[in-house]
Amino acid sequence: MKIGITCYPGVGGSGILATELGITLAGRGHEIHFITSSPPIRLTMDFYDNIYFHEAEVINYPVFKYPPYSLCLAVKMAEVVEKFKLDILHVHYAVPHAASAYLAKKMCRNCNLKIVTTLHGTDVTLVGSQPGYLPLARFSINESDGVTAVSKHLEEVTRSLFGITRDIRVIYNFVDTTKFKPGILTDRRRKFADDNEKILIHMSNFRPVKKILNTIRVFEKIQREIPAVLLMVGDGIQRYEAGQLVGEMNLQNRVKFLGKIESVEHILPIADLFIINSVKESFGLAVLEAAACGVPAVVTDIGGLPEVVINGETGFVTPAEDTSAMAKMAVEILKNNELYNKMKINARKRAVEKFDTNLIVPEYERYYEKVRMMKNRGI
Ligand code: GMT
Repeated sequence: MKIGITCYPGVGGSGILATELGITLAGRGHEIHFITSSPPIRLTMDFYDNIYFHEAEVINYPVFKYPPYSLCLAVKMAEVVEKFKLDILHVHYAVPHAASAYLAKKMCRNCNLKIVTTLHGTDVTLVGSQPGYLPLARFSINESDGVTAVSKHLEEVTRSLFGITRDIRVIYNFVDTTKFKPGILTDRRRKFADDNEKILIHMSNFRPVKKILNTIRVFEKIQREIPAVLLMVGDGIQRYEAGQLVGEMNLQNRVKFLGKIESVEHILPIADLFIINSVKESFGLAVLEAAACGVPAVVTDIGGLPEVVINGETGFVTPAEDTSAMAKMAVEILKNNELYNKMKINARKRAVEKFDTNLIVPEYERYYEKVRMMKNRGI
């Protein structure tokens, strides 16, 4: 198939997922066209001659207060669809990508395009549900030929927030378990911690929904009970506040901010426990990547996180905003070798058996085939 993929090209989970999907589909023989504002960060094209990148350049003009990204994107989409005769345009993150795709399809002449929209999270829960976006988000979701959501929870939230009754296919996020795998990286581990210390890790874009200050509060409680360090991977708006809290708690030697890391598969295996305190999280791709590396997690009981972490089996799910409850469960895992080893094995096993790339990507292929056979919506 000839498939166009649009996503936000930065370090966010939706962009990472879309990029890995495109690369895997190309490896399976499809022709892939990324149509994005800049090259997606995980896109390495060295080994494929069937991956193309088309930059959706945003054209500005002094009259515009805001450059119209969505419109320029729609024009580029239409151009690529027509020129390369795409079968599917798969857009990730509904706002505004699904609307741009709708416009692109309307603009195309003699094309037999189908649009698939994948909902990732805040495109529904935070952005799409705002009154200023809701009608457009609902319209473009309804007008897509196919719609997928990355968790059961996100599917349900989409239905209740938008009053949508159409079919939404849940296709879980995936991980390459040959790349993300356990490893004994003693030297790398020793760069961050002594042999008697546990390594906790958090990885995100440090946005307010991730509640990274709570992560630091949880860690502060844990390190009172057990020698430990916390690695904070990523960057974002709350980085400064987090640094301040670390200073106030006198944890400068225990909490290390590593910034954005592209190849996180090299750092995750050195961790003993992943920790995330989100108050909104449709899936939690980083939790899955950690699990694939044999790292159990303590997570909040929010969104799709309980679909990724099985409470008591691959980690613990604790009430959101309850830092004491999370710290208690983290200490329980870290102090109990038998429990820890069981969770480590289970986390990896579940990632391999339920979320591996080779299981999930064929689900997308089957879904594309189904959508291709459908009659066009409203055209
Ligand atoms: O929706 C967002 O906040 C952005 C998005 C991203 O680009 O990182 O994250 C969402 O998509 C990821 C990939 O499907 C999920 O793993 C994240 O849970 C989800 N984030 C939220 O729901 C907050």
